[in-house]
Amino acid sequence: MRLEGLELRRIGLDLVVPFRTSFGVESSRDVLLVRAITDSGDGWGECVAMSEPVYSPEFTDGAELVIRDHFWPILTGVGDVAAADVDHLLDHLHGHPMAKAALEMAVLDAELRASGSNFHTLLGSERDRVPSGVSVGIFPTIDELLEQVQGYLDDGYARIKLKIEPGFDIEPVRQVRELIGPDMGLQVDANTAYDRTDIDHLCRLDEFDLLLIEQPLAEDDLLGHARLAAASSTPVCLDESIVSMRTAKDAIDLGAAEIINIKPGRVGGYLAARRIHDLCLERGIPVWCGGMVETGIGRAANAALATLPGFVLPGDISASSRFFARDIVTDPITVEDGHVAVPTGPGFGFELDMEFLDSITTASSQL
Ligand code: SMG
Ligand code: MG
Repeated sequence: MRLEGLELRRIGLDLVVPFRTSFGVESSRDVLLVRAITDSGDGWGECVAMSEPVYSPEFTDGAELVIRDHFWPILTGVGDVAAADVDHLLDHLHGHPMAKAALEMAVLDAELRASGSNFHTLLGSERDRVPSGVSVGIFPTIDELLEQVQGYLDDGYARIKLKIEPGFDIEPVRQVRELIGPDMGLQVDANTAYDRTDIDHLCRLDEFDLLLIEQPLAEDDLLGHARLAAASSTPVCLDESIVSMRTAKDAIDLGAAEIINIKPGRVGGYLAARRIHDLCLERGIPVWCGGMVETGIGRAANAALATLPGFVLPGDISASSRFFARDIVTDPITVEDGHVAVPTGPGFGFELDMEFLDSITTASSQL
């Protein structure tokens, strides 16, 4: 397939409720979309970088720049390009996994559409729906948190994830556990807000029978996570720390990752995500699919990825309406009976609502 051009498009989407984590508040999403223009048709990818480098070092402006000035000149210079080649071609350029993932996704979407296939089929998995979990932000009061959680219970989600930070952890978790009862899956995510001196404190969460505690310590603190895993009965799950196959292997060998959150953007693409899934399956490490407040493009792809057999825990694949009043796809993800349906259309399975997409486009350039 010949890559003839690239469109870099920025869109702005307001969130229905502000989403607060230990690193800040998001009220709207500034998303970079990549359109691969090929001799066999177009494909789209979504870059999951946020506007500020608060979750990881990447940010939207940086992703756009590195694609335009560093990735594109390489890809245009090689003649025919297959999606499976993209990560090797860009491998000598350090970092920027979210930007690489968006580009690979656009090429893969074009490739799959051109051949009349889709990502779900490429993965070879049989499931046609996956369980849906919801990630709930930090609120000024526990009462407000409980009200939100009750709403998500009413929506039928299969599990609840609570964002925590120092000062908003034990008590909110206790009250949410009381509200949802002992059988509902509950987990927490600290986005690196604690350090090794907090290990005893974090062990106090053990009494709430959590599915896991996600990334409590710094992303480069594998040893600290291993110490917490040894001290705590709650399984330790890594998110930010897992940026490659090597970090995944090391974290497993060190006992720092009892569970892994797989996010394609964080590891450089959907193909790398599948390889890390395969490693975890072989090593007996349960995985689940994380979320980056994606639009219907990324969510469709995540739902397909989560059909792989190692994804044994519900992912952060909530309904489009959990974040957005209107999505950029014609068939946004909904939750029914605690599950989302895996899209069956070509490519990554979404169709864009071009009229709405154009109306929320804030900038666009074509290479
Ligand atoms: O996409 O449903 C979603 C959000 C899931 O909590 C979520 N993501 O660390 O796992 C995580 C966060 C990262 C993004 S927070 C803006
Ligand atoms: Mg996380």
